[in-house]
Amino acid sequence: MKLNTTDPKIYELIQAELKRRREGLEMIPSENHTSLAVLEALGSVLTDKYAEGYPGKRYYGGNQYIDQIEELAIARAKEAFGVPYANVQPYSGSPANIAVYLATCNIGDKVMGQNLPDGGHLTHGWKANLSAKLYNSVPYHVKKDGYIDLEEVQKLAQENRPKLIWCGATAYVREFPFEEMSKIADEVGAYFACDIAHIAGLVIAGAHKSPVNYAHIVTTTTHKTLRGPRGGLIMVTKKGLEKDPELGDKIDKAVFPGGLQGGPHENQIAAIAVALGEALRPEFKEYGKQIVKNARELAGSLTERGVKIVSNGTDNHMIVIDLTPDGPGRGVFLQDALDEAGITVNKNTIPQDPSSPFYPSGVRLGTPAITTRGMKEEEMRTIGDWISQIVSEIKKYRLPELKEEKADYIKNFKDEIRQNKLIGEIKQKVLELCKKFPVYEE
Ligand code: DSN
Repeated sequence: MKLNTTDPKIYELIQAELKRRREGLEMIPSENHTSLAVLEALGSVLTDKYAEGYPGKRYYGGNQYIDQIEELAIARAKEAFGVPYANVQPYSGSPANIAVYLATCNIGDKVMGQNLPDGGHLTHGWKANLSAKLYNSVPYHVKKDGYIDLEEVQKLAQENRPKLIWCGATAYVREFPFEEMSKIADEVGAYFACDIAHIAGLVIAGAHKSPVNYAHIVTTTTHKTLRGPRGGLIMVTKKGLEKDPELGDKIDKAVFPGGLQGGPHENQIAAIAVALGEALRPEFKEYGKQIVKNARELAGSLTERGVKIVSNGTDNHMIVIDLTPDGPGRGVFLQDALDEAGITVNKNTIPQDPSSPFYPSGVRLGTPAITTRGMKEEEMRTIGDWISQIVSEIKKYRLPELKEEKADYIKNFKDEIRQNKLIGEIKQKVLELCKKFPVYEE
């Protein structure tokens, strides 16, 4: 029986989401459109199988095909990134990162990562996360120009002698200084872990420097620029195995049974193998390079039209718009106005944000998914024009200072933009553009 007859409600909602993705511009930089082949593997019978353990060392019978699938995923991850060891079981990026702590640190050890409001990730030591509750987190920051403050990283590392230093972020538009940070980590004897979740596809494509010669450990999600299903990978480099020959085994044990996971999601692992297979093809290199060309073009188009962006440009797939010229905490207005026009982005903090993570002053957007659709520089200029028109259109809206006034003000704002003529016209143009670049087609 098919889903549309057994559960028409869920079927309809999936169709509605498919239509939304087809008819709008997906510009959240951590999202992408997977291939139908990835979706087929993800929706396969493999979801039914228990396979706790690792290939050849399982706690359940019947894993003869599952073992081959997981071995293929491991082999492709090693080939794609040029590493001697890979674990493909993490459910996603956060459990992958937590497994790295378990493998390298004791509870209470000092760890360093990029501060969350400065673009860092929750699991790199943000106060609300396990990584700061179980470990002693010393965050580093970015400078006003948006680049990581390497002088501060060195000073904090020497003062604190952390066990683990992270390099990686969720909102960082510049090339990561892997080499410089690895020297600092080596000086203090720390493990150096690079979380390349956002840029993994760019690394494979040669569109961003690889961390593999500098890091001991590399983690990533598989669903961003890598264009796979949601999932995570942990890799150990040659340098990592030289520091600790047991590091691969320690990671395996930290993922299972030591960490957050039971049975691996083998349907997800098969889909990761399919995505890695796609990423190993020559056309993926072109794709990764085009993502960066598109982001640079879009950044140029926005700044030419007077939109302020963090660090005045980008080296990767991402742009962060700084809306503070018209007041703090305004990210929500641009996110909602663009949503209304069929352009999906997310509100985000900017470096030294004068507001809060819930009402941040910026918007984060990126080009991985629209590049998957085949869009190039010409479309970026058009999209840049639409976004800048909407930035101007909402200039008058200011976030109230009083907490109790904020929700009503935003509700009223949403009602007004739903009636806005310019936003309605741009929505129509977005739809026409999307029709020229179909997605999820046979
Ligand atoms: N939520 C992810 C992102 O959007 O970047 C990071 O975990």
